[in-house]
This record gives sequence, structure tokens and C-alpha cells, in this order.
Amino acid sequence: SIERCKIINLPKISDPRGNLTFIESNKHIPFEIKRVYYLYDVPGGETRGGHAHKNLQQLLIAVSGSFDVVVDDGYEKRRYHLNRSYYGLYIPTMIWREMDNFSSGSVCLVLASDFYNEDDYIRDYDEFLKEVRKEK
Ligand code: T46
Repeated sequence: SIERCKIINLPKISDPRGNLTFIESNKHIPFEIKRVYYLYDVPGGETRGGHAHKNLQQLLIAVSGSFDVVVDDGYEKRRYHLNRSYYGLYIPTMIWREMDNFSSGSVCLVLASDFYNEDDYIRDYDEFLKEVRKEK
């Protein structure tokens, strides 16, 4: 269900010298981090995503600026606005995601449970719907 996607409130060490947030595998997030990537210099009005993952789990963080993520379990959709460096959106397996509304200069940091593998992607929405309905 769509409740499997959730905002994780990450530790924040507030400091007059500047704040600090940290994330530890299997502690603040329910997986081992095997890969880190980030999206940046996204032109205004651009959209990204438009796929689901069979096995990958991820945490998305707006480390700078803001953007929206629409998550969809094949039955329900939810739009999250990410705009804080200490909030992570956890996306489990078999969730369709689309990202838009990137503010200028925004950076989307992604922590992933596995290495890059194109075979793990479902990039066709009808195929995604077929797969989630099969699982029921
Ligand atoms: C996701 C959202 C949030 C790599 O070679 N290695 C990588 O680790 C990644 C993530 C991508 N790539 C290549 C594959 C494509 O040729 O980079 C190109 C762009 O990837 P894509 O079109 O999938 O980018 P997004 O922003 O639509 O999606 C990415 C992730 O792929 C995806 O897992 O959940 O960010």
C-alpha cells in the first residue's frame, strides 16, 4: 500500500556553526546503503523519474532547495513536497515515482539499497500496473 512510503525524520544536530544531519544504514533507514547519487542542475519545469523498481529501496532528500515526488502504488497516489535537509522520503519496492517542481539550485540526494541495474526498472506504466495487480 501507499503507506509503505513515508517521511523519515532524520537526526539533526543544530549548531550555531551550521546544522548537521547523518544517516546510518539499517538504523535511520531500513536498508544497507550500496549506492549514492544526486540530481542537480535540473532545469525549471523538468520532470524526472517515471518508473518503478522491482527490488530497489531508496531514500530521497532535498539537501538543497525543494522538489515534489509523486508516489503511486498502482491504486493510490501521494504528492510529497521535500524542502528540508533533515527529511527523507523512503520509497520501498514496486512504487511508481515521478519528480517535478524542482526549485532552482535544488539538489536531490538519493541513498539506494543496491548498485545500478537497468533490469530492476519498470519503465512502462501499464506493465507496472500488471505487476502490482498480479501481486495481490
Ligand atoms: C530513481 C530516481 C529518483 C546510472 O548509470 N547510474 C545510476 O546510478 C543512475 C541512478 C542512473 N544511471 C544512468 C541511467 C540513465 O542513462 O543515468 C541516466 C539517467 O537515469 P534516469 O533516467 O533513470 O534518471 P531519473 O532521475 O529519472 O531516475 C533516477 C533513478 O534512476 C531512479 O532509480 O528512483 O532517480
